[in-house]
Amino acid sequence: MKTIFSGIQPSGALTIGNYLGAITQFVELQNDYHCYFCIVDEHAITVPQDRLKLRENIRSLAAVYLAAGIDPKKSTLFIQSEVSAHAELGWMLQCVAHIGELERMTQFKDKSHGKDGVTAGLLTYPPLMAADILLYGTDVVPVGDDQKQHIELTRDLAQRFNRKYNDIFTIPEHRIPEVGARIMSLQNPTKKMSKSDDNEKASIFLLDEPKKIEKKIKSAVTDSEGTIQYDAENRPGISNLINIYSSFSGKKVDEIVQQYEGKGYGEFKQDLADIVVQALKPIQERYYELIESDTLDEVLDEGQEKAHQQAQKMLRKAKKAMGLGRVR
Ligand code: ATP
Ligand code: LTN
Repeated sequence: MKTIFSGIQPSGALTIGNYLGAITQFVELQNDYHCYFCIVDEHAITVPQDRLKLRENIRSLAAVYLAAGIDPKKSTLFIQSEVSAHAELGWMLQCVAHIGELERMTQFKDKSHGKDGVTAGLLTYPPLMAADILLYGTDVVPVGDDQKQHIELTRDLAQRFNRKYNDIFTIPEHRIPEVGARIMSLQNPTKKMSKSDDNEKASIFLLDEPKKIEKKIKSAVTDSEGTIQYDAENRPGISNLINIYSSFSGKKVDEIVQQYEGKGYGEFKQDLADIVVQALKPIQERYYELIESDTLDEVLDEGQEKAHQQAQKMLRKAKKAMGLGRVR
């Protein structure tokens, strides 16, 4: 069986972008692959985090993974900082990466632009991500569209390491979902929906209450044309809503456009709100059961142990290849 690895940052409550772009793929893939799903808390601290809030977000993300359908019997679910091999290989890969290629990463440019006190970790984020992936001999990395560039860099780093030291790393491929790869902000549909957006109305969170979801969808930015038609370039607002509709209902974009011919935004938005609320209801119910239970710690303990065992094997090979430590 081939191996899958993916990670989500515990940097805030998850949005439907995270759910559609990442988690729904994970749930499907766990039947056919050997899967590792990680809560990448060491990536989250590349930007300022409140200590207590971070811990809460880590726990909450673990519960969301399980509530959304990650099955610990099929997949290994664990916290990055609890498996020290990630930070170790991350450092080694920082010594393989070039500053220039890190500075070219779009995510770095976006998150550092115009900011004071940008951390070195924000720049060296991709070698840590490469370490996450390469430690497990990963073949496929399911991610949203925005992470493609980081996977390409991971491939470059793995190839460079293999050439320079020893051929130990599998070269991974990315996997982008056909629908839901890029859910946009409800307030600025040219920007991706993000869990750390300052404007609360821009994102629908997985744990938002029905009334709130309805309100956010009703106030989503569209245009003055008033028709339900798909044109991502010229009509990004309504196209984004059609995408969300399609992802949650399983209906094709064309089908939706046909269904709403001659109808207006009001009716479309009300139906969309109902669909989203219904789809999130069972996830929310399971979440609130899990967050109170001991199951969460049991799953994370087991995940830590399994991931640690596997990661150590690759870390040992990488240290040997680079000549670190002693011959043993
Ligand atoms: P942040 O805003 O804190 O940078 P984020 O919301 O972009 O976070 P990540 O933790 O960086 O979320 O991403 C987790 C996964 O969700 C990744 O695979 C990413 O590609 C995917 N993802 C994030 N936002 C979207 C989106 N708007 N549409 C589709 N997929 C997304
Ligand atoms: N950079 C990713 C999170 C992430 C990740 C990973 C994704 C960290 N390590 C390994 C896939 C594989 C993000 O910001 N979404």
